[in-house]
Amino acid sequence: MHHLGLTRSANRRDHLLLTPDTFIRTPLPGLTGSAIVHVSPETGAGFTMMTVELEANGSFSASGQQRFIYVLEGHLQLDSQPLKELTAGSYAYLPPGANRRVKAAEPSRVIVIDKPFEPLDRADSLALQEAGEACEPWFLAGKEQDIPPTALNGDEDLQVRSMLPASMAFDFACNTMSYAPGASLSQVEIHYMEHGLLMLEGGGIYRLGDEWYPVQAGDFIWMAPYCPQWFCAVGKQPAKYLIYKNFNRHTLKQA
Ligand code: UGY
Ligand code: MN
Repeated sequence: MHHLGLTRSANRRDHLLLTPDTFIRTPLPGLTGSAIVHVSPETGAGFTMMTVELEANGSFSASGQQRFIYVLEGHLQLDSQPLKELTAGSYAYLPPGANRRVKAAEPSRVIVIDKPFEPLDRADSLALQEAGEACEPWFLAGKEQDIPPTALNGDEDLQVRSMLPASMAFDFACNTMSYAPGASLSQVEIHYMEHGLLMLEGGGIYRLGDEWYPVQAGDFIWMAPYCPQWFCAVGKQPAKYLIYKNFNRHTLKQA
């Protein structure tokens, strides 16, 4: 019973807070397992973010869109040459059209982010080519734990690990942010990018719009463009989240 219908989950015009008690599991084509679709274009978001849950030998196929995956727990194998073994903290980026299947070697949970790719326009592509830089994103895989962290705005208590390269070829970013107990964002952020966020460890207070929410590991948050946002890690434990944002593109898309 849901304690007479009470939940910390909230659905507002410019944000969603979804706590595990309100998660709904669904089947999807190409998936042998189940998915919790945290956010999708139905809310106005420009991407889909879900947690996929697989039993041993469960699998999921490509979506046709570019895809980012991050393993929360378990052991998966990514169909590539050679086979990539993915365990907790492993991630992979699959460019648009990459037709790769992911299979579970043991019961696993994995974050899957799909986003329609926004190609650079001709002039920007040419400029990058002339500078010897890539103008199309490429396949990559790694371990979040191996990425050297950067102190956000010089704050050693707030460390960011960027899993995608700092290249204009990529039209989104996916980072982890680790807060020491008591650390906070140094400002209330209001920006054109939207966010999908999964709390990985610890907890704290998230300001979203004009409300302040207690949040903890397992919670999902969507922030629409320009949603006022601020976080502070509360308690004696560090807090950590995984955060998606659209990035590197002009908001007036050019054909
Ligand atoms: O990258 C970001 O915009 C990030 N600092 N936002 C957030 O943590 N809410
Ligand atoms: Mn932000």
